[in-house]
Amino acid sequence: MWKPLILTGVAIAPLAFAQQTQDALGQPRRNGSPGTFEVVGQSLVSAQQLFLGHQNAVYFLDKVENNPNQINGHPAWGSEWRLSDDQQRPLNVVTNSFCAGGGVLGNGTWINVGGNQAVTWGGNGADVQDGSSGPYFDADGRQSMLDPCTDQHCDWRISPHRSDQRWYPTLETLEDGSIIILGGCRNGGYVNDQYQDNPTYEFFPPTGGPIRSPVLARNLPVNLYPLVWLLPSGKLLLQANYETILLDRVRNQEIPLDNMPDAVRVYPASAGTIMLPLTPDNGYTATVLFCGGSSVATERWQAPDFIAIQQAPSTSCVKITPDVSGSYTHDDPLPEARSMLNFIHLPDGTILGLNGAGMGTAGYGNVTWAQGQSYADNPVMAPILYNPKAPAGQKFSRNGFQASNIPRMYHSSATLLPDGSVMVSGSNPNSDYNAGVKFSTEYRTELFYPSYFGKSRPQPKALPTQLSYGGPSFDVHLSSDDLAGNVDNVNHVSAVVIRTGFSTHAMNMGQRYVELATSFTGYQSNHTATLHVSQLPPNAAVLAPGPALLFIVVNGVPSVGVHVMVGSGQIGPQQIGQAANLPGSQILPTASTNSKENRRNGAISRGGVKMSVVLAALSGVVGLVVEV
Ligand SMILES: *[C@@H]1O[C@H](CO)[C@@H](O)[C@H](O)[C@H]1NC(C)=O
Ligand SMILES: *[C@@H]1O[C@H](CO)[C@@H](O)[C@H](O)[C@H]1NC(C)=O
Ligand SMILES: *[C@@H]1O[C@H](CO)[C@@H](O)[C@H](O)[C@H]1NC(C)=O
Ligand SMILES: [Cu+2]
Repeated sequence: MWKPLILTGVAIAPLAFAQQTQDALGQPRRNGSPGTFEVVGQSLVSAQQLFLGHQNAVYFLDKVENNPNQINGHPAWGSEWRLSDDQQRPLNVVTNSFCAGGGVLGNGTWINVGGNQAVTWGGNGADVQDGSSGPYFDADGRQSMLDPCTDQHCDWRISPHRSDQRWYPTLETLEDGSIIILGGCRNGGYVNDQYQDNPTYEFFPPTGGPIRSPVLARNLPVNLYPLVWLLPSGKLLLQANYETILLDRVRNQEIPLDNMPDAVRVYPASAGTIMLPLTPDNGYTATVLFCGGSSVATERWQAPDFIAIQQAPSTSCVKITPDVSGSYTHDDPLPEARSMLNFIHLPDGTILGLNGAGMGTAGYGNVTWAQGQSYADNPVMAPILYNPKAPAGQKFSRNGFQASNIPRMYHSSATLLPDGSVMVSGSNPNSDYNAGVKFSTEYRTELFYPSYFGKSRPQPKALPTQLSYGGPSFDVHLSSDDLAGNVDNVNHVSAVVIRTGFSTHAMNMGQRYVELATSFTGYQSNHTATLHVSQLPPNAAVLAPGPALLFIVVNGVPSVGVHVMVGSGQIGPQQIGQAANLPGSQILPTASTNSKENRRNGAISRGGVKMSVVLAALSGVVGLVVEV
């Protein structure tokens, strides 16, 4: 047992929550075959939007449409999928969530913002907006909320606040657990126009009226679902059409960065986009990757002879490290051109890319050149894997992955699940529920099993239930089985926090991967180890407060992720502690052997009692750690 003993200085009291622990939850329920898809059920509604709201529940949101599944005497357009037994139930979504955005607040409540006005059949406008008229009894989609649950009693409710009208807004959670809501249009459509543009942003909880954003105003008609990430500097990266800026909310300034090379990445060109893992190695510096999309000139989108389905997507991948440089650099191109590519963080630090099409763009319409109503064709059903650590020229691989046989066109979505599989659902480039066309409304829901399926998962003990910004480190215990019987494997262990985000329109809003700093004490005698794990860096902009998953990854094989609350669990300023210094990593040899090696590692072996002295630079605190 480790007993920290404070010798001098002022002790930083351990935060109360640091004492609650949980153990990783065994092995995945499904024995998925690595590199394959498996259909695991039919969703009750089509997954235009989808998110992991709870360790055991995925939430689906559709647009208001004539789904056969009913609730309260009207078609359902929301549902819950319980992961432990695949039980589903329809939810009574109280707004029209059509092309809405979503995100999770610092206190764990999810909001769904924007979307359409109330409609009747075929997406046509309803007489009233308050949800009192049939056939759908849907209300204007401005804002609804959900507190995810496991008891099957939770449901969507109307928010006490209404945001401005925003169809296709982007949401991003901020350092204080509030959410910024950006952009959108008032009435919908394939692209935006000056008569319905809403080039502003606002906050939830509200802090006053909408604030004008010049970059959004300048980038008609492709400023919908702007691509936005909170950066560790506290500024926001915002990308729309060919422009890129840093939004400094404190000074209300937009700082121009270089133009986007090669292609439009925002909807409806819809590139795959993702912030690469934030790690101790890269100093928690954010790099954002953009792959695919479509090279369309600004004036072409609304031209009478513009035929979306004939737009060949781009293979171009670029990245930018906006807190360091305003310039884009090229990365390896995609193996094949793709629009509506969806990037998903896997716990092993690689990024899965799936869904989308090899021809055309997002969107649908009742036009002669559409396939069914789809503005895209040539579904790309083979996933790709991007490895940020691979050398140039080798970033993308296929790793023997098998392709799905289900096209995932416009209105598809995907999310990482706690067991490390990826849930993929949706595809519905149709104005209403449509069964008899090319690219019909899709309910089949698949899991994709990454390469660590089929391997025994580590089951670490004593994981925290809450993570703070800075503050005392914590210890996680790895058994001999967790280390595959070899203590040297502790050299390849990482602790990873993933926010899976809100998936819609090939983006996962809020998705983020943060690796925690670790060191270890391994025991040669019994091949077990204690992993010393830092809290999050002392900066809430690295990972905003709110729920996330914690994984311990051994040699690329993740534990089943556990739910942790990042920050205080409240919306508001977060307590920022000092970053703890971790003890040096060491593998303690079996007591009777190799005492020289032992001493070099800072451990003194004397008659079976080992002592290691650790100088912890915790604001002048010197700690003596005694192991008996
Ligand atoms: C989170 O905060 C929002 C905004 O204040 C509130 O409406 C919601 O009920 C809160 N959720 C919880 C779980 O306290
Ligand atoms: C598509 O347009 C045609 C001709 O305008 C119309 O007859 C048909 O009902 C429309 N279909 C849908 C699904 O809206
Ligand atoms: C493994 O050995 C270390 C050092 O002797 C000891 O502290 C620890 O409790 C042992 N672990 C197990 C699981 O027996
Ligand atoms: Cu849409």
